[in-house]
Amino acid sequence: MSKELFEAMAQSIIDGEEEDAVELAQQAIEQGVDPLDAINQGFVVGLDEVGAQFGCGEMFLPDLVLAAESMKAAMSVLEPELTKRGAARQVLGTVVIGTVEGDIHDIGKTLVATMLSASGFKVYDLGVDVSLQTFVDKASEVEANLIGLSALLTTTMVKQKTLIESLEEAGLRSKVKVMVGGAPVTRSWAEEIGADGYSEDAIGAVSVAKGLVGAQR
Ligand code: B1M
Repeated sequence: MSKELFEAMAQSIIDGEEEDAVELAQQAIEQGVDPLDAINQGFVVGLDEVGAQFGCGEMFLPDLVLAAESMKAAMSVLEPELTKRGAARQVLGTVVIGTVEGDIHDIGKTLVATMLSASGFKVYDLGVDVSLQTFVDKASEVEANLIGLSALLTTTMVKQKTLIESLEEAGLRSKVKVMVGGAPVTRSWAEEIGADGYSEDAIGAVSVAKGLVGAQR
C-alpha cells in the first residue's frame, strides 16, 4: 500500500504536478503514514530523479522549478504534522539556521529546521541566500548555541568555511557551535573547515545538534 503511495508521490514530483503532490501528502496523513517516510521514501525520491535527469541534460530548469514547487506544496501539508508529532517541549537549545549566501535551495534546510524545532530546539530560520554577517548578528542577538549552515552548490559550500573564519575574527567561535550540511557537503569537508558537526540528513542533524549542545541523545 505504502509502496504504491510512495511511487505515486515520487511521480508527482517528476511530473511537477503540484495538486497531485498535495493530495498524496494528505492521503499519507489520513492513512497514518509517518510524514518523514512520505518525504524521504516518496517525494525526495522524485526530486532526486529530477536532479539526476537535470544533471545529465534530460530535464531543464523549468522542470526543476516545477518539481521544487510541487515538493514545497507537499511539504506544506507534511511539515505541520511533523511539528505536531514532536511532543517534547523542553527547550534543548537555540539554533540559528539558513542557506548560505548565493544559494537559494531551501527544501532540505527547512526540513532540518522543522525537525530541530519538533525535537525541542528554539529555531530561528533565516531563510535562503543569507549573508554571513546576518548569521553572526542573529547568533549574537539570540545567544544561539548553534549555527546551522546549509549549502547545495559546490560553489556556495565554501561560505561555510568563511562563516567559521568570520566567527573567529569576531571572537565568537568559542561561544557557538557550527553544524554544516547539504548535498555536496561531506564529513571530511566539515572536518577540513573546522565545523563542530555534520549530518547528511535531517534525522541525523537532530542527533548531532543534541550532542553539540550537550543535551541527551
Ligand atoms: Co538546484 N541544483 N540549482 N535547484 N537542485 C542541485 C543542487 C544540483 C545537484 C542538480 C544537478 O545538477 N544534478 C545542482 C548543483 C550542482 C553542484 O553544485 N554540484 C543544482 C544547480 C546547478 C542549480 C542551479 C545553478 C541551476 C541553474 O540555474 N542553472 C540553480 C542555482 C540557484 C542558486 O541557488 N543560486 C538551481 C536552482 C534550483 C531550483 C530553484 C529550481 C530548485 C530549488 C528550489 C528550492 O529549494 N526552493 C532546485 C532543486 C529542487 C534542486 C535539486 C533537484 C533538489 C534539491 C532538494 O531540495 N533536495 C538538486 C539535486 C538533488 O539534490 N538531487 C539540485 C531534497 C532535499 C530534502 O535534500 O537539500 O540535500 P537536501 O537536504 C537534505 C540533506 O542534504 C541534509 O538534510 C536534508 C534532508 O535530509 N541537509 C542538512 C541539508 N541542509 C542541511 C543542513 C544541516 C544538516 C543537514 O545542518 C545545518
